Amino acid sequence: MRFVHVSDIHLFKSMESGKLPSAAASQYRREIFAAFSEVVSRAKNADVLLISGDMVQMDCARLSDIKRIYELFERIPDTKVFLSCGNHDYLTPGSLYLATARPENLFIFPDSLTSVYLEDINTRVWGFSWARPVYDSMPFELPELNKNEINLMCLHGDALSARGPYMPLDAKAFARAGFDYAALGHIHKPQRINDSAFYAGSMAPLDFSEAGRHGFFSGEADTGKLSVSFTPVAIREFEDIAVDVTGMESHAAIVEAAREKIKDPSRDFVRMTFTGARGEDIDISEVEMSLGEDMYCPVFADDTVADYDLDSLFRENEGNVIGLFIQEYRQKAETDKTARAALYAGLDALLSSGRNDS
Ligand SMILES: [Mn+2]
Repeated sequence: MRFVHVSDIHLFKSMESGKLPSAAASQYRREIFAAFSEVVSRAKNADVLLISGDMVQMDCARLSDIKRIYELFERIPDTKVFLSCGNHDYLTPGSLYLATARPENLFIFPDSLTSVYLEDINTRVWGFSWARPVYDSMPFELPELNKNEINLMCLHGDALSARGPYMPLDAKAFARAGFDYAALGHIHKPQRINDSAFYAGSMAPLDFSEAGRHGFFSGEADTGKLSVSFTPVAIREFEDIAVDVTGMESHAAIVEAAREKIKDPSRDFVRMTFTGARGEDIDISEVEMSLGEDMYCPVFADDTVADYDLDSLFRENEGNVIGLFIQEYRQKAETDKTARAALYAGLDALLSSGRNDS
C-alpha cells in the first residue's frame, strides 16, 4: 500500500509572530496553503494520506478556511485521508473541523485510540486526536497488533522528551509494538525516530528556528516491509545568519562576506545579525542597504561593537578601571570569542558612561 505523510502545516497561522513584516507574512500564509494543496493533489496516487496533527492553526482559522481544505480532499476521492488532531487543532465538540459536512474520504480520529481497517489494501490505520492542549502522558496503551495486516499509526506527540506537556511518547515501545509505519507529528524538524517511525516535520518552516529543508514523507508499506522517502516542499527557507565583521575594513568586504552566506536571497526569509568589532569607518546601516537591494525579505540586527585601539586606550587609562578591565580581558580575548565580545561590550559601556559624566 502507498501512503503520504504530512504534518504540522499550521495553515492560516499569522506569520507575524515569526517576526516577518505583515505583507510578507500574509503572502507566505497563501503560499503555504498553495503548497499544501499541491501535496494533497500529489496524494491522489496514494492509498492513504496521513496528517499527524496541527494541520490548521485553529485560533487563526475561520469556517470558510476549513471548507477550502475539505474541497482539496474532495478532489482526491480515491485516497483515504486520516487526521489525528494535535495541540494546535485539538478536537472539541465545537471544533470548526466538525462544523461543516466532512468529505466522505476524510476520517478524523476521536480522542480515544481507534483503528480503521481498509480491506482492499489489508491495512489498519490507528490514530488518536488531542481533545485538549496538554497531555502529560500518552492516554492509551499501545495495541496488540494483528501482524497479518499492515498497521499504520497516525499520532501527534513528543518522542524526543521523556516528560513534558506535549504527550511524551516512548519511541522504543513504538518499535516493539510493530507498526509498519508510524506517522508522527509535533516535532517540526523532519526526522526518522526508528526504522518505522518518522516525524514529517512542519511541511513548510514557520519561523527562524526552523532552518533547513521541509516537506513530507511518502512511501510503500507491506507487512514488515517499508520503503520511505522525503520530498522537499520548496517554498522558502528561513535562514538565520550571523556575520562577524571583526577585521573587515570596508563596506564592500562585509557585503561580500554576507552575500556568500545566503543560500537564496531572492527566495528565502533571511535574518542577518552582524556581530564582532566594527572598524571606525564602518556604518552597518549602509551595509544593510546594499545587501537589502536584492533580498526578498531581509531582517537585520546590528550586534556589533566599536573597534578600539587597545594599545593606546590602555596607555591612556593605565591604573584606572578601564585600564584594569583591558588588562584583565585582553589576553583571553585573543583566543576566546566570548571574552572578546565581553571586552568590547564592556569598553563600550565604560567609555560611554565616562562620556555621559562629562
Ligand atoms: Mn506543530
